[in-house]
Amino acid sequence: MEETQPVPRVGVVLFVLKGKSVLLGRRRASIGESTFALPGGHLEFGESFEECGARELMEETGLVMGKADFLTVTSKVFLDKSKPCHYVIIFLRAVLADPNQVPQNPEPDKCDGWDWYDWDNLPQPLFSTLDEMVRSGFNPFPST
Ligand code: 8DG
Ligand code: MG
Ligand code: MG
Repeated sequence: MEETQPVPRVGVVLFVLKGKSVLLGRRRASIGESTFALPGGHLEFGESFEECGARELMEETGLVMGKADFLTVTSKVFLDKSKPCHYVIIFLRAVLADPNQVPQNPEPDKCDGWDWYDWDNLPQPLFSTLDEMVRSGFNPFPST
């Protein structure tokens, strides 16, 4: 039987912002194990980016997404795995529908828990793609 060629996958990842803080969780996953990462996951068939972002946020944190805007897109190959992966990631900036909602941790096998972190004092280590964005001077906050 022919080997199936690996194909790029699409992900939607959210910068959920509150004041000067961003929502991060420490990953329990083969890619980026133990690093602080943004909520997000794989785009499902027929979903808009916003629908995917809202669904992943609910699945991973129990939070209800409010308004979301497109920020940027990246394309990255992860070779540090038994099976190489290629992800095209759509990054959205989002706020919560109700800013007083408290994040839960419904997927404890995938994440240690979620919290708000000051953008000027981010925890370490950051997930590789997020780390690269921060180092390049990327800022997810709306310019005022
Ligand atoms: P799903 O089964 O819920 O659909 O997917 P998931 O388990 O939530 O996927 P994920 O690993 O959280 O996200 C998919 C890929 O997106 C991840 O393997 C690599 C890529 N990715 C980045 N940066 C970030 C980030 O900051 N956070 C998350 N969650 N994924 C990221 O390149
Ligand atoms: Mg997910
Ligand atoms: Mg995820």
